[in-house]
Amino acid sequence: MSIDEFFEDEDSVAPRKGLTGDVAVVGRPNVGKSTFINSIIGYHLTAVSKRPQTTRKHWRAIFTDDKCQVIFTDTPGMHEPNDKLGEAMFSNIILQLKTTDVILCIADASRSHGAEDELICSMINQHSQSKKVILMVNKVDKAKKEQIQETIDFFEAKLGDRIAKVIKVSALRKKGLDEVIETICGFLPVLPFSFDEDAITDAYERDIASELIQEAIFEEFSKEIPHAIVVEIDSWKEDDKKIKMGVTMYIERESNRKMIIGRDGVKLKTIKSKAISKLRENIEKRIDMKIFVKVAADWRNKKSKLRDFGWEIK
Ligand SMILES: Nc1nc2c(ncn2[C@@H]2O[C@H](COP(=O)(O)OP(=O)(O)OP(=O)(O)O)[C@@H](O)[C@H]2O)c(=O)[nH]1
Ligand SMILES: [Mg+2]
Repeated sequence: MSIDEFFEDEDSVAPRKGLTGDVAVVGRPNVGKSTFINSIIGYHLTAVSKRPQTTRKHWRAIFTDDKCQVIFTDTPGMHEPNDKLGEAMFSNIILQLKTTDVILCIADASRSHGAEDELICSMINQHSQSKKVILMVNKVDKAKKEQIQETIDFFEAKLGDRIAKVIKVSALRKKGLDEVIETICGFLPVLPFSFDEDAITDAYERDIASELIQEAIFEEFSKEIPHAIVVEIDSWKEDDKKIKMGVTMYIERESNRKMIIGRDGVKLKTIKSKAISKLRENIEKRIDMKIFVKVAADWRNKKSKLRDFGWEIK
């Protein structure tokens, strides 16, 4: 029986059926997981930066075409946790590995491999024995042939026949993405779709806004500073023409306030204008943004604060 025979009529009221399931996108920090997610749905959903550990929450992105609906979860880069936030992210990646249908393990072919790649392989082996693993060798646009082969050899040595397929990709240049979708679909069952066909995420607009403001913060500050800031959208008023939002940037220490605001508020102004232009990629309305800076002392190590900021903590 061909796959096409499973699909229902277009005017049927029930959700369309097709190949569908969950894909956990995992890998060490900075391999291009979020770039891949954004490329696949053609929407700036999750923050991308040159710096490792940019993604801190789990973003679901939905890809639908005439045959399939794939629900991708972008995960934070896998690394040994060194605070409560790291622990929350770590246990959530494990949960994704346990509950997903397919694992898309992303590797960066342009860099050598080490402890963090080993960690992700051992977590895959430990927590998701029965799942298909696709190895996506990313950044092939800037890797030499030998580096690509070294990457494949490294992961094959750690994951062995857990790897169902190896695909060479440039998430940045959108090369190889069709093959990724086709391969994933080959491993999914035919079921009713869970989301509308035009849905691209289950995230709220204000959550995407806070993610893109966070991306602007990553661009504006170097080293550890962006990791110590968390963005909350406190208010959101919308009419036909404009969105008015109140934003708070929580910092860990009062002593950082001056540097974060900048002389005459110049840093905050830059973050605001960068964030607004990122938001305008997705939103046509005028955006009126007010940013406040508050201290949430040592928030990365406080369970109650992490819960307030939307992390799931046991
Ligand atoms: N040349 C090249 N660069 C890429 C590619 N994919 C991603 N990048 C770059 O790699 C850097 C990291 O990308 P991200 O998508 O933020 O990586 P990530 O795996 O989500 O990182 P974390 O969220 O920190 O775990 C960014 O500077 C991207 O532009 C690619 O295919 N080719
Ligand atoms: Mg990311």
